[in-house]
Amino acid sequence: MTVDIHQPYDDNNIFARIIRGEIPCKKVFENDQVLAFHDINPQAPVHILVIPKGRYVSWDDFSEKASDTEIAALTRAVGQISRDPALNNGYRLIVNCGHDADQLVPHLHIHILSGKELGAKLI
Ligand code: IU
Repeated sequence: MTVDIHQPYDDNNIFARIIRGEIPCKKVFENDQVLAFHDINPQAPVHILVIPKGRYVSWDDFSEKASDTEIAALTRAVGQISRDPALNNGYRLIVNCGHDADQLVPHLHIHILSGKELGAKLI
């Protein structure tokens, strides 16, 4: 089911459970604000999800309610992960927000895709 951008945060969503360590993940980065792990169903040779540890349903929610510190931490984490030599040839960032974007997990996540020529852009 897709995410309604106005829905309240669900503490039992899959990424909340990954943050709490109840479900394992293939971790690539972690600090006190951010966690990043390999997508379970990769759409490219490199497919990483970067998530804030705070309780944010979507980009909509995060950009409105997150502190400047949280926003900076997420941005810096994406930058740090993207500077890995495996991404030297370029990468694509995607954030799906809400129903029309087919967001499926109701916890904000930034997709990092890389490792091959990704082909046509949507926009
Ligand atoms: P979306 O932007 O909400 O549509 O993307 C959700 C992503 O979360 C998708 O690429 C899934 O493969 C990924 N994912 C995951 O990595 N681990 C999980 O347990 C589940 C989904 I459920």
